[in-house]
Amino acid sequence: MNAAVDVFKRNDFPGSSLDALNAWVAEVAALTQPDDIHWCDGSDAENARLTKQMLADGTLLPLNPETHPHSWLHRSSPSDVARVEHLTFVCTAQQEDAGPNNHWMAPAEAHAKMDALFAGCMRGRTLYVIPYCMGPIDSPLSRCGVEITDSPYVVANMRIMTRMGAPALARIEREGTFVKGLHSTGELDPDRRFIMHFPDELTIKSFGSGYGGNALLGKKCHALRIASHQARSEGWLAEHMLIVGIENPQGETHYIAAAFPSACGKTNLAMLIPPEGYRQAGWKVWTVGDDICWMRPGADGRLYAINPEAGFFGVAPGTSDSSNPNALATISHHTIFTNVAVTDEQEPWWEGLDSRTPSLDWQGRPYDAANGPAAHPNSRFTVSARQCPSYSAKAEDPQGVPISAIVFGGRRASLVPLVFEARDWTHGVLVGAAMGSETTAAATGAVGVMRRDPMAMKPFCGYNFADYFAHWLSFDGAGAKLPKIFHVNWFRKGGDGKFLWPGFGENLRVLEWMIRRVEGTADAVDTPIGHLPRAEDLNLDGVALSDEAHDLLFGFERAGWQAEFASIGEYLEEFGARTPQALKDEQQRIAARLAP
Ligand code: SAT
Ligand code: MN
Repeated sequence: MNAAVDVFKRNDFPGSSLDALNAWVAEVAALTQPDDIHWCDGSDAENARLTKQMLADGTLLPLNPETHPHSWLHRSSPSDVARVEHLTFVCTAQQEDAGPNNHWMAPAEAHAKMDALFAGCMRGRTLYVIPYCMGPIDSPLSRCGVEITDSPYVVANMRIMTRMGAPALARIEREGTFVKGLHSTGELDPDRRFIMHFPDELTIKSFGSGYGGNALLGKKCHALRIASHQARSEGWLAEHMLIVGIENPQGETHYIAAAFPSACGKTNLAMLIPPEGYRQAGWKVWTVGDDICWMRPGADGRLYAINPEAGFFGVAPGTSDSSNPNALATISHHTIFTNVAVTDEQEPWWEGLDSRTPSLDWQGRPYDAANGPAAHPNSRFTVSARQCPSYSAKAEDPQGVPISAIVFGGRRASLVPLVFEARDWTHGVLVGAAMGSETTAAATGAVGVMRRDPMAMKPFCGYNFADYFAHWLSFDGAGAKLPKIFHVNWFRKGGDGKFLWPGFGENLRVLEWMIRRVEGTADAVDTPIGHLPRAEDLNLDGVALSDEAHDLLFGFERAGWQAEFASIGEYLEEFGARTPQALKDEQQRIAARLAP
């Protein structure tokens, strides 16, 4: 059919701000040559039709309708299973503005490269136009975008992960601005795969992958890389953080925003179930978001946060009735599973779920332990946040939630204690900037290698980290009532290589200490790296910790921290003259205090 006909169907708002959108869709259609164009309205009928079509062509496979109603399995191409940081670029006019933390390409060169890949790539396919809103439709903190894709799987996922369809289109028409994301799965050829960002043009071009953050452009590409750039110029923060509300027995709720690298338990922390004693005492946990947090100062000087997403794209392996019962309840229906295994009964299965043996692995082969894990380590579930039993009504509040504490954390087998508190905002920014973590399966590449991952934003900051640190520091102005900043490490290991801290629900004990620090009712010991609790400052009733665990989780190892601070100093030097002096001064102040 003639693509232009459908494009101009939307042109029923002459002179409206949809002109720019219509023009862009027409331009993309002329380049990519789709057989058909479909404007997504986000309706149930549209979703039902697309699902039927994907079940018919094998893009989706049915799961057991009794145990998992309205849930489907998708198997991605085996060479397309995670984000590809080495193929992800930030294209600013000056390379310095992208910084040493990003791969960079000149915008003209990047556009030429991408447009050559996109030329004719949608022949025989349908071009889907997906208007979406990141954040509650009526929130001043929300931002809209439009993704053009040739993947119905992407449409189905974006419908869950964002506020997609007619209401978003109406807001775009009102505002006239939106982030443009162009995506094609191409041939899923890793050699013809690039994820390009043009922050100055609010544009994303992604080719050759159908997976996760590479393809659901509202998520990492828009809500972090492009948004961090916008946030810098507009005075807010776009962060790789979960948002969780902790309600104490008096009925007061403190909201905590916490940054951890991908696949370090953000979803589990966001959906935490309090330990028995806490439950009996009346503690409750409310999930606002599990991955991304946009925050900005309110009139009272506090930081207010929204979750720009509407769903969870969570890591399946390790999710079980004991590690995250809320997640299991959430994904019991209306869920898309990607790259998990299946049992004889057509139920989705992954390592850590239960003791059954699956029948087919994530590639659809009969399960054979010799082939490795049955579910891909980065296999995922996509599900609406509204299905989560602990989903907070406040997550839909256009004003966002006030943040009492910011938490940074990584996977550190050694050195880093369970928790410490930064002395002030500047120290806290250094704690975030110096964050290190062992790599996980969420990105292609070696797993378990320690790297610096400032604020868990290494793969996601859309501009020079030095400027990003300066932006963080800038919030400490007159009238600001900033949250306290903490660092946690759930992943400390003992001499036997086993985790020393039980984690999961027990992490509430650490969050309680933080809240009491915020309220001024908990003690801590001052050390060069910050305020550390003694074991007795935490409620550890019912937790059995070995002497080794006590020493390592609550101890401060001067020699190890001296080496760590030397390494942090070298890391800051990598950003050269742009590194804020205040951050270098802070590093030096602490290094001096650490000196023997
Ligand atoms: O693939 S995603 O980037 O969406 C998930 C993650 O790595 O956090
Ligand atoms: Mn993430």
